[in-house]
Amino acid sequence: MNNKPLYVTQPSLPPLEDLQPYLEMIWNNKILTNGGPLHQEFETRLAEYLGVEHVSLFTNCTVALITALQALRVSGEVITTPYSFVATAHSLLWNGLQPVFVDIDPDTFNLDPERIEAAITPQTTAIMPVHCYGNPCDVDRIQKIADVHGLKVIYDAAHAFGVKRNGESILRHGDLSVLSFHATKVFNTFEGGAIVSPDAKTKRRIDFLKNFGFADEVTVVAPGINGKMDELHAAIGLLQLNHVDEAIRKRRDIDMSYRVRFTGLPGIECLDVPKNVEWNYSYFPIRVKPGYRLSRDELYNELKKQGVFSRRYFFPLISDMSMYRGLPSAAMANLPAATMAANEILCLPIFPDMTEADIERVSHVLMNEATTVLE
Ligand code: T4K
Repeated sequence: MNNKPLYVTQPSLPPLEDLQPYLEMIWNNKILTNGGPLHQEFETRLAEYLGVEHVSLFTNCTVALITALQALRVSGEVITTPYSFVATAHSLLWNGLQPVFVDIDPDTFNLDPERIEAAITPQTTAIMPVHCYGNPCDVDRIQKIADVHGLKVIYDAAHAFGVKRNGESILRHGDLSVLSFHATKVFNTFEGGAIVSPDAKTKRRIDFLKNFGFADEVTVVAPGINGKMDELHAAIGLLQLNHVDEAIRKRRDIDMSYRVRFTGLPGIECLDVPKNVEWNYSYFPIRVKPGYRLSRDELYNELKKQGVFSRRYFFPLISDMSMYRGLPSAAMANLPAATMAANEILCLPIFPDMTEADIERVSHVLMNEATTVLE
């Protein structure tokens, strides 16, 4: 029995020797940060890869989300999802904004467009949806609602690197989209993130904001932050771009392998692969239903006992955390689908270097626990 820990993810890394020329370049020209040549090259190549016009690199997605809200001068209340990583809502609090939680669609795990309008008040100025697990939000309906009510839309696209719908980047929707390049993501620069803007003017404002608000050497146009990606992280990003397609292909194979194994397994449901979508297979969430012998948490603990570290993304709901639970929209009765997802979903390990034996090891625990009930 292999007892080596098997984590929910393991970062992909480019070959170490490929980094050497970039290190020499940085060491020779001594430009370490503040929009150096590698930063510029990475922005250009990333925009090409993603099929978008304007990219602004950041130190991480959280600072990028905070800056995106600043760039659009969002105020008052923002409609968002409780079923996300806590950074989504934290970016609102860091801007003095009030999150208004709206329930999710139980099939896509994304904000339910049906429920958005009822949550709009005179104070609402924006919607911040999340493309959860890289599954595209209903961008058309969300945009329609935003247009009718004059709201901004900022997509938390932390999970949506490379995702396309009908052949077009999902990042082209809304007023801004914000990516994460954290170590645990499909595409990583160790830490990192980016904002995708629709036009050069917005990108310019964002670029000022991530550099303390400097518009030129002596002019500060806003209370900006330091959100700049440095040259070393940009170099990693450039190298990762050479391998990301292969990484996504490997993830797709693992995804398929799991699905084949779990077909017909009572009480275990895999998520539907979204239609007309080039997906990135960033996560492998399963629903653990009452028909399974163990509860979701019992399965989580059983896997852990056997060295498999799955994750309950996203439990607890953001709306259940102490700094949010007092909000009227955080009431459990307002969020039945999100509550159910938080109690049923388990994300199994998925990463490009995962072997057949690793997949078998995870599946074995699930199958074994399922068959015990039949004996
Ligand atoms: N919006 C959404 C929707 C997000 O999901 C996130 C982040 C953000 C915004 C904010 O993005 P950033 O500001 O981080 O760019 C992780 C990540 O820290 C977080 O980035 C991510 N979402 C969230 C879903 O997951 P944890 O607490 O699960 O990380 P951790 O350290 O427990 O890592 C999980 C497993 O991965 C470990 O058990 C082992 C493995 N691992 C991890 C790291 C960091 C490695 O093998 N190597 C590593 O370097 O939060």
